[in-house]
Amino acid sequence: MDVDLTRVKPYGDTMNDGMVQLGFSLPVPCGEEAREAARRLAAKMGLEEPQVYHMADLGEGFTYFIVYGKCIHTVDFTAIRVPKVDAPTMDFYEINRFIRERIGRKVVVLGACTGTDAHTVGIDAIMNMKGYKGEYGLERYPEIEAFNLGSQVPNEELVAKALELNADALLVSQVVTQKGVHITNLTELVELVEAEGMRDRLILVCGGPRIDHELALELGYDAGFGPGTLPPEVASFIVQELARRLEQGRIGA
Ligand code: B12
Repeated sequence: MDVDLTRVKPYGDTMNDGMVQLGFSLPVPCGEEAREAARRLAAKMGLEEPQVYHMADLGEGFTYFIVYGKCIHTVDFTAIRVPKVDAPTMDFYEINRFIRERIGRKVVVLGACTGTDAHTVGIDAIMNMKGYKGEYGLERYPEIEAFNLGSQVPNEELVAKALELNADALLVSQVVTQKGVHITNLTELVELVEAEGMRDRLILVCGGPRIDHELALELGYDAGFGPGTLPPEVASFIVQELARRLEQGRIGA
């Protein structure tokens, strides 16, 4: 099939027909005026021939719509570059072997859900002994000493613990993003680490459902992981980054 990747547009029935489906609610009572309002709004969004396929009364003056229409815009797929964590993922056995051969001592990893955030399921998925989606968490790795400090850990406490345990990596989970609290909190941690003079010897990794690698780099982290992350992806990054820093002499063995 001939696809022009410099001008990609949605596909429904036939190539380049632009068909999209949109779902939204409006604070108006369900009826023909509501249907027309949804149609006009979709047209303003740039959809040609918008059609309201489904409309449901949500009660108390709210209506839900599913609208079909033809998108007229295209994107140049060939021009898109998304920063990604640059470390091939190894499996449990390869990671432990890598640590023995390239690092020659146990790797100390500290994790926490910081600030006011109490959503521990994400950091537990990465660290817990029992693992996540069939992959062991870092606590299970014989060559990793993993400490999960749990929820609502103040940044100061995490940094103090990192000093005490001589940690190699900090894993920070941020799930709540209301009013940009994750940005404030993640930034504060980097500042504290820098103030302690630990930035070069500490690998900083953050994660959460609204975090990606690009945001992590912007905030001064070494890597960021989003939804669906598996423990070996994180462990692979940490050990390869640590080996690189050791080899460059940026940190002592
Ligand atoms: C369970 C849950 C709770 C539980 C948490 C229990 C616990 N021990 O964790 C309870 C009931 C306590 C709770 C409370 C609240 N919650 Co809540 N909660 C959820 C819920 C339903 C699921 C989150 C979850 O467990 N996901 C499963 C894990 C596995 O996914 P994950 O976190 O994305 O983790 C993966 C990746 O992101 C990544 N990852 C995550 N962290 C890290 C860290 C590192 C280092 C790395 C490498 C990777 C990584 O790897 C993980 C595995 O792949 C979500 C809605 C949803 N469906 O997502 C709302 C949700 C997160 N909660 C929300 C809110 C608002 C709250 C409250 C403020 C509600 C209130 N008004 O009280 C409170 C806040 C409490 C607090 N102080 O933090 C909002 C957040 C909105 C926002 N954008 O800020 C959500 C999205 C619900 C919503 N739609 O409004 N919540």
